[in-house]
Amino acid sequence: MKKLTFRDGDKIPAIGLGTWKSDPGKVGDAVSAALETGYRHIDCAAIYGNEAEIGEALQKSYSDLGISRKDVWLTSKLWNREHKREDVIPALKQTLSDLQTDYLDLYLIHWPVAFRPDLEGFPRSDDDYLPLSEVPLTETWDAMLEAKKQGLIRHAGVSNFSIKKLKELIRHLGEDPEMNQVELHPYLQQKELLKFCKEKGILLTSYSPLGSGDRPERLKKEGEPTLLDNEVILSIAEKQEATPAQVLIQWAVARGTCVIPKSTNPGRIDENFNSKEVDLDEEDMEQIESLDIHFRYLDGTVFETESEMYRDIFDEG
Ligand code: NDP
Ligand code: 1BO
Repeated sequence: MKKLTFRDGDKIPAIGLGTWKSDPGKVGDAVSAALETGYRHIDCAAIYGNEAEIGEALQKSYSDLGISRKDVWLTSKLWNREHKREDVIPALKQTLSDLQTDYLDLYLIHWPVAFRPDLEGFPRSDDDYLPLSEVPLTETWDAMLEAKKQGLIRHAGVSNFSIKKLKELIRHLGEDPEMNQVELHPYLQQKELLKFCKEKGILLTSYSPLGSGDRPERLKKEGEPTLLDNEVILSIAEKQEATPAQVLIQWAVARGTCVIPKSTNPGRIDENFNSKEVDLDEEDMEQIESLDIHFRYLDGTVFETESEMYRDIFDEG
């Protein structure tokens, strides 16, 4: 399995298992199946509501497979309600307790969006948010670095950050983010962000690499393009004797990113992991490059309210 190297030399397996929308009752089996197949990278988040079941499955797999905590890369994410300095480490400690571990390999600020700390559920109006002027991303970032200093996390990073927002943290005193996890697939190739992150020594993880077909309906747009039945992807899959999902996953790896396809189906978990056997050639890469239409499956509008507070969170103007 290809690995990506952090600035300090630590290595993360390029393909990980995504766990958003992996339902309670299913996610534990998915994690166990993935570890049995050979995955050693699991992508989690507190807001996915399934970390306790993942923690149970990890414990069982360690003993069933004769592996230990240090053999598995665990990423999790700080939810939007816990951006205040004093809330970051308690939220992290809850994740550590749920995942039954005393450290994370990587902890990310999930979104550059802050909710009120006492909010239950999803915001409904401006009053449910805190503006970034009140809880600056630099404050949250400082607390992430404090968690790293305390040994609770090995690496600190962000998610859904634009170049502009990354620059705010890079200019800030202390350490720069080590990872940015963003939506990235042939319809949204993120070329500028990829170039910027490479120059700054920040790794990228590609989320929703298969088009996130199981997103809740309220996050979907009418007539949105699908990746898994795109003609170009289908023809490359046929040529490579691979599946469309394997082509999409291997494309992300070939571009030097981590990729975290989600599945709770054992056959597809296996299929996705085995994309490592696919070797895309220059012609395949060129054909896929022509598919970029700058289309986001998660366009951030879910965080928009009547005011300007969280409009254009990707800073695209
Ligand atoms: P994906 O693009 O990974 O797509 C998941 C969907 O594809 C599911 O319906 C799954 O079904 C299906 N699928 C999986 N494998 C195959 C296959 N081989 N052939 C056909 N269909 C397949 O979507 P996600 O949005 O879940 O993204 C992946 C992960 O990225 C998330 O789970 C999460 O960990 C992370 N993420 C992070 C975000 C962030 O804000 N940082 C935002 C979004 C995602 P089935 O399970 O039935 O196989
Ligand atoms: C709002 C969606 C979060 C998925 O990581």
